[in-house]
Amino acid sequence: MEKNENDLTQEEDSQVVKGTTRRGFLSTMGKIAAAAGLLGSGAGMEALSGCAKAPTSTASVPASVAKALVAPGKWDKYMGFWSGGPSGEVRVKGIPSMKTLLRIPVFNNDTGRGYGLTGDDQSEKMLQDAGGYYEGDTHHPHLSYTDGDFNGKYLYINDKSAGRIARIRLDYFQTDAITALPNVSAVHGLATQRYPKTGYVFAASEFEVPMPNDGRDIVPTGNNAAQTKNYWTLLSAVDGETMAVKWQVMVDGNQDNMTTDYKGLYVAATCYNADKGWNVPTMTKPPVAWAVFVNIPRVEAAVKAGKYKTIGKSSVPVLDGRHGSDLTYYVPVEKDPHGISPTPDGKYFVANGKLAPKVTVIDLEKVFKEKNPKDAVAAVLTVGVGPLHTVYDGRGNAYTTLFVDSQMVKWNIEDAIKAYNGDKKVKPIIQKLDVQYQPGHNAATQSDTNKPTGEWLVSLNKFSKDRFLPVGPRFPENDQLIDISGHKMVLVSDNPVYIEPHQATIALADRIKYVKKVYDPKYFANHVAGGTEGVKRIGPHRVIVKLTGVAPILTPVYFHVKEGDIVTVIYSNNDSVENLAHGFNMTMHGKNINIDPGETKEVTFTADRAGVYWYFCTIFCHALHLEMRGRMIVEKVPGYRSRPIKPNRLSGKPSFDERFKDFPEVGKA
Ligand code: CUK
Ligand code: CUA
Repeated sequence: MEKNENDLTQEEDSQVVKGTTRRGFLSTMGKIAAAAGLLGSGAGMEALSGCAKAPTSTASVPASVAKALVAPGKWDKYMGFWSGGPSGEVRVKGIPSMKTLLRIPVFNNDTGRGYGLTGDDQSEKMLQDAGGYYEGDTHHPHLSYTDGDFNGKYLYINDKSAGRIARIRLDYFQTDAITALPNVSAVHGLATQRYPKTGYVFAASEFEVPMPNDGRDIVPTGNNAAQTKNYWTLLSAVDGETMAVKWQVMVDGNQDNMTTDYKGLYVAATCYNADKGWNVPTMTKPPVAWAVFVNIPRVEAAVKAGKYKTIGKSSVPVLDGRHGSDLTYYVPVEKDPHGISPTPDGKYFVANGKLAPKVTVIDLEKVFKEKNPKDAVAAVLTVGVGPLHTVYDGRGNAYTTLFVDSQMVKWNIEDAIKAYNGDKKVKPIIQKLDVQYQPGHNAATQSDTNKPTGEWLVSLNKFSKDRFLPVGPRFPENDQLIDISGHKMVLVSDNPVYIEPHQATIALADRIKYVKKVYDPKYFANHVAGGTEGVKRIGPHRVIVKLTGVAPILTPVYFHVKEGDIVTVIYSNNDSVENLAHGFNMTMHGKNINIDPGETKEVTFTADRAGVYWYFCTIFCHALHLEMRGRMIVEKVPGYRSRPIKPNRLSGKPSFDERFKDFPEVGKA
């Protein structure tokens, strides 16, 4: 009988950890990639075989595990902000418990929070104004800074899909602004200015497109470089307070991830497509790409001096930062660098080679100074196969994810520089720890600041494979918590997570210091005071309903409208008790919102079918929560073509998913 991949004996299971069975499978994937020329030269293969011998630390670790326990009623020391990949949202977690505290809708539609297309008018309008898309791909969450440390005001997040960036305010933990960037495709990298403050929010567009992308420069496709010759990407700078785009810099190649320094001088983006290729072979051909540094003071001076153009209908200044410009500096990095991040001492940027098994340490004292940008490289260190992202503990050590090797590698920065300069005695690599599996980003406590605490590290793994109960073909992904307070990394916990734990940033909880518990009603111009509720017709087909909720009383408990009326409900939650939210769901009209204490929200829908429709509270607010409901009475209008009732509801027949038509019954396969 053939052996099922999931049926491991205990002995085999321990071999997985040692890297001989399941890990071998993942390494094979890496070898296939290497054979396809994706991992560079023999160095990649060397590191691949090295992986099987890597030490493991998943043995008994009760002390660290106990340290990570957060007892009932106790709070976590750290707050982490996770992007949600194609879920389009942001998540808030407690560290080290790894418990999810909140999900914040950003680019998506969220019926739980009553946000977006089926939610309140304000969030729907915000998404409409930013393009009218109700999905997004969130990659890189970054907090706002003052003097190199988190100031607790905002979190910014990109949407790769529609080229947008959003801001979440960290008093109410709500998305409050979305900016659609002009003339870009696929905003991938996002970075916030760290000094003196945020300041700028930077965004790197990844996909090269004609400028403007309005049908020009479309040459016949084929096997030649001419087709992408006039495609470009832009590095955008947005004002973190006004969320307006201030300027954009056109660069060569494409852009992947980006970061900022601790002096407010530079923003840098990695490039994985130096030749502007259009398929895998042409994108991965150049043996060396780069990190492009943008000199912020020089760009500001050039904007002031009017040395820019605009593109298409956009009025945003665009500066030329392609090779030869004094606004930019291209530091070569093997092979297709991916993540880039500043060391907490402010001295270096570390760029991760992705298709080269190496990290490159760039000396920030030397950028824009060395005539040959090659000379700004302080060290190149071979770390293992598929290095993607690096974080820090503040004690001189770096932690890099190895996607193909499925490992976290701990290395010392100054030792890497010594070894690069010929010191044969130092051993920069301290430890390699197996993670399960294929880590993308990692995040360490306060690592994104000049005050890292070096306590906890999280590996955000794309695969979980055998770590959790099977739940169908779509496995959970896996955030693994690692104790980095000692010399050796120690794996502490596995945490299944919903699509997709893309990147995280972790702050000391006391940095997030403006958190509010109730809204102040005076900030809502449309606040409905108790006693002023009612229905008002403001046009032939336009009705405003003012409504209040004070648990468990909803006022009014009925209102009349006419078929075809466009109805806006303005709902004020006049409970000022903390944690006392109400929901408002208009049955059979596709709208659901929720209203936090002190908050006012609006929701608009068309009353397009005569009848009685109850509206009800969806948040469990009171012992009489179920009784917190009322009626919208829609009067028949002769001649009005009301919304038809779907045939399934008339016939009582179920609706089936056509995909499963020819599948055997469950259990009979
Ligand atoms: S980055 Cu977005 S896909 Cu965050 Cu590692 Cu590669
Ligand atoms: Cu109000 Cu439930």
